[in-house]
Amino acid sequence: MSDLRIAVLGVGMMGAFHADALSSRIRGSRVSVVSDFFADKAAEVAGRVGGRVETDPIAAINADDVDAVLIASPGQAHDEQVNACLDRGVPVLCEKPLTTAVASARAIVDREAALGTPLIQVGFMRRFDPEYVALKKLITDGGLGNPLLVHCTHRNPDVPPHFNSEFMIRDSVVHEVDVARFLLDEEIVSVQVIRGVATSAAPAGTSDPMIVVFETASGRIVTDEIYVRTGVAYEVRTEVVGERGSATIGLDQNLVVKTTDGRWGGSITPGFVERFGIAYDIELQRWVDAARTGTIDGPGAWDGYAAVAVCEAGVEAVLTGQKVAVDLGAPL
Ligand code: ISE
Repeated sequence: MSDLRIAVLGVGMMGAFHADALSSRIRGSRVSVVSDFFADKAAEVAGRVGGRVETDPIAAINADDVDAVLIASPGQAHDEQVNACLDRGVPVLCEKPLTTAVASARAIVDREAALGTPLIQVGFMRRFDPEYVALKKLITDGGLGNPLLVHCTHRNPDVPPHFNSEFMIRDSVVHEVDVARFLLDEEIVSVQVIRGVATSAAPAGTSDPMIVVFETASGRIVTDEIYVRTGVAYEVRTEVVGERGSATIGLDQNLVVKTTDGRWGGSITPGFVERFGIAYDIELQRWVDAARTGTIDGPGAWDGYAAVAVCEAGVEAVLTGQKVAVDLGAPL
């Protein structure tokens, strides 16, 4: 079977990382087309991976030399681009968010369902991280008994100034939304946000850190500390507390303990590419393998939609200080 020919839309940090992976580390794929608003970026990445540049992303989706599409463009472009993939019936891996509004995300879910084949995968890479996979298996196998609580810690060393409290929910907390749904296998029904004292590194009006509290359909509680200007390193930890025990992941599996200069210690991953590099590659390989047979293998349109809806409620919770209910509407 010949290689899957992929159009990569958007080659900022994430898109360029994926394009490199698809043209080197991933089996059975090549990047045939690259599209980006910035022509010089597109040309640079296309030159490196051996693809051609197509300025118009919709033309890229419809090109004869494209079998599947990877969307890593800014979130506002996703609605039109994902719908164009559905129009053409090609598999797509869309980085989060699926879209930037609840209604458009739901419309995509319904459209894909009417087509009858899952074509949309959403880039929640943590589901492919070996530690998250092991934690999920531990829960599913009953190793912790009934899971009662999930405690998440999500810290970034720094972020650009536009990361205000609302953006932190949409761009960072969105991962814990998906992790909670993945680990507990149920929907989130409400969100609450507690805003405390902010780090002096945060712009005026931005609450960083915040504590986000989710409640699931069966009444389980998930807490998430989101703190994106720690000045330290990339730290993502998750603890599940069950009736028969607890388990924690994210304790820096890359830890190499050094005993020098009369001290001991190790290193923490500096950013999400280092922490989740393996997860991204596993995600891409599974998606490519599935896309070559015309489908997907990972979180789908519904997962993308649920995340958009929970984050929307989260933003309302930030702005109002209230506990906000999430209503996903009719199940599929
Ligand atoms: C970023 O977009 C990601 O997806 C990272 O995983 C997350 O840690 C970061 O906070 C987001 O901004």
